[in-house]
Amino acid sequence: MNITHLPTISVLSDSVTIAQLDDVKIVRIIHDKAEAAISLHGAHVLSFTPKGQDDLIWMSKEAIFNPEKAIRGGVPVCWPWFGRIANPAHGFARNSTWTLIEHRENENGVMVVLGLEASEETKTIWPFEFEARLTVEIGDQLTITLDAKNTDDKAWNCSGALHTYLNVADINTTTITGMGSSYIDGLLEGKVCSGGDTLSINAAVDRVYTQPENTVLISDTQRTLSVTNSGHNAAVIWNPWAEGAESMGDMNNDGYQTMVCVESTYHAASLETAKVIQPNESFVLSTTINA
Ligand code: TA6
Repeated sequence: MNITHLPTISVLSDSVTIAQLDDVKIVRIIHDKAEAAISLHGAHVLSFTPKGQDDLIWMSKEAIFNPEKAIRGGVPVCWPWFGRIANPAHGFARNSTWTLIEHRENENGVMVVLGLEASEETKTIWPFEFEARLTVEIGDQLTITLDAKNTDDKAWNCSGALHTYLNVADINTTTITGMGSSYIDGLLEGKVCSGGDTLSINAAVDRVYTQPENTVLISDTQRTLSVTNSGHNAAVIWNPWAEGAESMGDMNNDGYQTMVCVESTYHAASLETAKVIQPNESFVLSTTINA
């Protein structure tokens, strides 16, 4: 995604500016090691381009950058739940406006911290106090860490995902390893299935792999991307294929050919069975992506 031409609103440091992208404000990072963009709407990483590489992150050509809508592409922050176990789908974090808390930089890269706290609005959806921080480290690699602290006086349950859309040269010649073999198939009403160690995609895929290795590798004809997760209990792999792409108003019809989602996920079948976080404890989920 080209971020250099976007109009600057304010200059925060040598490497960090705030810029305008349609109806959302973004934190734009231009550093010797990499360029990146993070939307304050959703704390959503939109782009990560290490020096000498093409963008590792896929963004829909028809993505809508508007506070009313989740962004199609990038790294949606799905929290306090992943999936459709409650409303809205994938939680409210990706549709909330986050605040820039901190930014730091040195010769190795830039760190940006965004924050979101409980408000009257979040409490109408999920009636708990919390303090969430999304730390994005941009350098030779990209690390995204969600830390959601329970600031309530009672325990709450949550799940979540860092729903990364990766760029691939051609999905038809891409192979994925490290996701394990056991999965819950979202296209077969949640049937538990077993597959091989290597996944090639030539139709729609929507799977929750429940015994992944910490690192998943995605190889196309041009490069291998590595996704290393922690705090997860699953790796979700998703590609909507042609019909799925056509049915989404914010995805270009051929978009499925150059993307695959590989998601650092804490999966739960319901909010009641999701991870219990006691007062003063945190739910922490992270993903590191490099080429
Ligand atoms: O992570 C896979 C998934 O849950 C799929 O089921 C698919 O619907 C996708 O996320 C996108 O969800 P969204 O709500 O962004 O359209």
